[in-house]
Amino acid sequence: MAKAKTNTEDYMRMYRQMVRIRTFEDNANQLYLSAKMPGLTHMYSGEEAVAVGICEALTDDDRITSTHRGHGHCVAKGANFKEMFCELLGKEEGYCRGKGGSMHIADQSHGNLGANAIVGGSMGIATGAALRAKLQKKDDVTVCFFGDGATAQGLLYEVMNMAALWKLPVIYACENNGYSEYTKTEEIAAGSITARAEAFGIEAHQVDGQDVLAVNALTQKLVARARKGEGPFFIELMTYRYHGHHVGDINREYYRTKDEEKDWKDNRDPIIRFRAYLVDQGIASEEEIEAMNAEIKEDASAAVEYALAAKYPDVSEVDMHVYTDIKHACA
Ligand SMILES: Cc1ncc(C[n+]2csc(CCOP(=O)(O)OP(=O)(O)O)c2C)c(N)n1
Ligand SMILES: [Mg+2]
Repeated sequence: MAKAKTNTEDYMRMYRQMVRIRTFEDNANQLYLSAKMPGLTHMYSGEEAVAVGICEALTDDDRITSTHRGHGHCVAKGANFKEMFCELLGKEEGYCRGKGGSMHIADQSHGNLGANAIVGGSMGIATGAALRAKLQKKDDVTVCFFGDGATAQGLLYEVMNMAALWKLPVIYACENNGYSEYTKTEEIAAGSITARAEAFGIEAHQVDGQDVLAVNALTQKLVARARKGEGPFFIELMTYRYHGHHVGDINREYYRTKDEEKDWKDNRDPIIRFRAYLVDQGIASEEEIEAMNAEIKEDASAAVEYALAAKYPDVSEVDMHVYTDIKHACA
């Protein structure tokens, strides 16, 4: 695995965050399958090293924008289980008072500007946040997460053009999980994805998205340079989603093989790989890791129980927080 400039504590936090995401998703999947969760959701399992490697290189002042497959981004950027599960279940203590659900979680206190169910929808928001930082002479950086399928959206080329011309502190993070819904990336994306960013003069990198240290090392370097005005940057992260496109996608054997899934899970799983590295390097013992895993499982179960018992927002609130007071928003 690639080495990042971090210490033992940072390594353990990265491991913990990856397990927190996997555990969150296992619980969310169960909630959906047992018909306790309204709406639809898209699992992030398998892609944990991307969100964690990137978000661990950011501070709370740095911003992210997220996608329909966004639970991992939220957790990696500091969200807590209770408010996340409450949001998924439509409860009033959720991050968006239960009105956003799985695909619209925002957590401003940690710089998460929000997920977006519109593919590519957060690209303009991220670039706008970076423009704000530049105009206000702040040194925060914005990371825009999006999928390989979203590279088909024209908006990406409009914002990359502007970001490159104005040298904005934004990092475009393309999570290439090999599929856009039920279609393989190579069937819809001509040429190389990084070359598209390079066409705008943007420095672009491809990295193993299953190697949290490689992702983190690269992001640390790019964030530091973006703070100094050397942005924008583009990263293509090679990764894989373990579940179907969404939780109701039961036909994934029609577009990918069981052998392919098994290969990614057995040989490239980001958590198994990092766990082996931690033990091998003497950073943690198997017992310490098992204890951490068990503690996270308990936290998640307690948060699920809490959310199941929590209140729904009152019907009288149906319009509240849906429209904004424009004067307030611009203050
Ligand atoms: C503008 C728009 N077009 C189509 C859709 C339907 N849709 C939802 S997710 C998705 C595929 C996205 O693929 P990708 O960007 O690779 O993200 P992934 O699901 O693989 O994480 C599509 C086409 C949508 N939500 N928004
Ligand atoms: Mg994809």
